[in-house]
Amino acid sequence: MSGISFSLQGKVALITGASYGIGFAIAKAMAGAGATIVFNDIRQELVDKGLAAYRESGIEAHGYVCDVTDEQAVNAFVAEVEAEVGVIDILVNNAGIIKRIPMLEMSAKDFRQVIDVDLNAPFIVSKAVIPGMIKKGHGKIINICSMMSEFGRETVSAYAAAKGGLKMLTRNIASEYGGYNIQCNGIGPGYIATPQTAPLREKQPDGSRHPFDQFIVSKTPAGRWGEAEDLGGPAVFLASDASDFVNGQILYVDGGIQAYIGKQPS
Ligand code: NAP
Ligand code: GCO
Repeated sequence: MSGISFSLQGKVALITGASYGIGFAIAKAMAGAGATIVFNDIRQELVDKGLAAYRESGIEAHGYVCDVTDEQAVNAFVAEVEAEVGVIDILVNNAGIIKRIPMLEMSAKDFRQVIDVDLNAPFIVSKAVIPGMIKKGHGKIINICSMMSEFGRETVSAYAAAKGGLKMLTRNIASEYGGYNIQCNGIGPGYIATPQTAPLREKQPDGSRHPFDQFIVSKTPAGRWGEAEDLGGPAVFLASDASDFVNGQILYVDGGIQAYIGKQPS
């Protein structure tokens, strides 16, 4: 291919909350494209588990303990990474939580906690990383959005509000810092088989599939749940020079969910 580069050689990539799940798979794909991997998690034991998992995949990742909702801790963490590993070229705001509670039963405290991790934290981490990107003359920010950046459903009011907000934060970072050669895009995964969605896939006591599991498979033209690895290629593309004129977009990686009106009743 003439002149098109998907290589991340020489780039430092920070993926938040990436000791397992989607973050881990994205980090692995980026390492495969040549990037140096930095990740964080809230607890040391998870960082240690993550480091071992990366090592097992032949990747010498740099792991740190940091709660992405704590602005002071994030600023100290980013300064430490810049001193120990290098200035960050690629940021993936991946750390996230969900609380599935009907809105009328949800406390304001729980609602705020979801907004704090899924929306305020990407603001805090991006704010800490952008000055280094401006100095370097380039940067890539990838925000992990969701089907819930577009859709609602029962029990996920806080998560949908946060992920909808994250879509708009993405567009705003692109608007505000595009002139500094910083591209900020989102990836909107469909339904991906990770610990976060495990309760939706649990087998019923009689051994049959969870009704939500069947529902998602029927809503997905691909006819299956996504695997975390399905997000690797799109993440490498959005982190590489190949996407230098792509800014403020959300790339939905959903097996076709958003294109599909749904199965006709039999
Ligand atoms: P996951 O398996 O639950 O992993 C989330 C990671 O984020 C965990 O390592 C978690 O650490 C970490 N984390 C949570 N709060 C944190 C904090 N305050 N500071 C630092 N790290 C924190 O989730 P996943 O399914 O891989 O999802 C990753 C991202 O993709 C999330 O933003 C999620 O909303 C989004 N997403 C997931 C799906 C899906 O179907 N799975 C679809 C669309 C979007 P702990 O283990 O310590 O909590
Ligand atoms: C839910 C799910 C979703 C997914 C994902 C979809 O309860 O509906 O957990 O929100 O995790 O974000 O893209």
